[in-house]
Amino acid sequence: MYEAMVTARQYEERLQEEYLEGKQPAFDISAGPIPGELHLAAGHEASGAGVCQHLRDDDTVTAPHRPHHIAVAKGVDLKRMTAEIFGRETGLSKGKGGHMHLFDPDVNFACSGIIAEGCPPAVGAGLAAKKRNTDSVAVAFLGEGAIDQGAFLESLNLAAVQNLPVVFVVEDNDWAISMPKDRVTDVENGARRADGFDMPGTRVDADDAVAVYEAAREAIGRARDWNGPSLLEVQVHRRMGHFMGDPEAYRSDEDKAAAERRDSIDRLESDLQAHGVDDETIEDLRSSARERVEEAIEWAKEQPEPEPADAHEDVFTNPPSGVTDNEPNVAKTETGGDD
Ligand SMILES: Cc1ncc(C[n+]2csc(CCOP(=O)(O)OP(=O)(O)O)c2C)c(N)n1
Ligand SMILES: [Mg+2]
Repeated sequence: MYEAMVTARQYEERLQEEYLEGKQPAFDISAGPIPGELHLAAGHEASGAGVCQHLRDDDTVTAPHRPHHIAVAKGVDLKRMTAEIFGRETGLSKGKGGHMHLFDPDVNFACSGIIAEGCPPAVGAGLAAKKRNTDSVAVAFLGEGAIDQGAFLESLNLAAVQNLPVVFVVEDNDWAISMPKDRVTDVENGARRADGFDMPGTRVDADDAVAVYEAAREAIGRARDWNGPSLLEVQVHRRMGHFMGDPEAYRSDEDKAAAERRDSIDRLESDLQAHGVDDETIEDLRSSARERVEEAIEWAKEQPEPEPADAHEDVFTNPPSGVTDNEPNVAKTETGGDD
């Protein structure tokens, strides 16, 4: 877990440097090697690491717009992920998805910039596991800002009524962009949403990777044994702005300082030291993470840009037979309508 967490943190520190290149002095979001938005997950690492420790490559994970710590913990190829973030031809989606739309079929990982979007596909993966009679599971990660979305609530219901092997993991960082949780959500403890669907709901209150690991072991074990879905909420902290360039004028200094104080990596490091892991081992893990990150960034920077002529490739699936280039690509009903 420590390895995954420090890799994710160091990875994001390097992305942050690369992202700022060319965007100054006036912040130009489209300039530099990483054009567009960048949502960093520093402070969320305990949730990705604690949960994904229990997962295999054939288990599915869907993540939200703040995906890097989860992708690293799930084992997404770091080089191809970096090339994707840099918009390069050899990226996971040939540079067309960017940092919010990472897809790695080798480890069944996907993420999306649409809030709660990952929930229905995770239920679909759970349904596929049921139909295929395998023991793989699906995990949908989402932010606390998404727990009032219809897609989330409908997914909880379908997973419960069909007894599907799905675990929903809410990362509660207290903020949805500039909106504090208590202004928009009726429950302080989001795990209580589970009550309405008669499934277990657990909240891990501290930024504690070991506590997440234990709660996730229970939830994922339950799903794998065909005992149904569960909901897990994890308290995390957003150490950065909502996205790079966010001046965070809405946030108090005290709130930011609290996020710094409650760092899950420091906490796990102290736990490891208390259990006799020596400083040299910790430094070795940190330096091998740094090397892996540097290698991925250097490799990605050398990769070719996509050809402009390929912009329309791989965007839509091939049209079904009978639909020609001149016809709109719409679903046909048996009566011939196009609704
Ligand atoms: C359906 C939908 N509505 C609104 C947005 C705009 N939006 C992007 S991030 C965000 C807040 C997300 O907050 P949360 O789910 O708590 O995740 P966090 O950013 O805190 O990790 C919103 C509203 C969106 N992407 N998708
Ligand atoms: Mg949030």
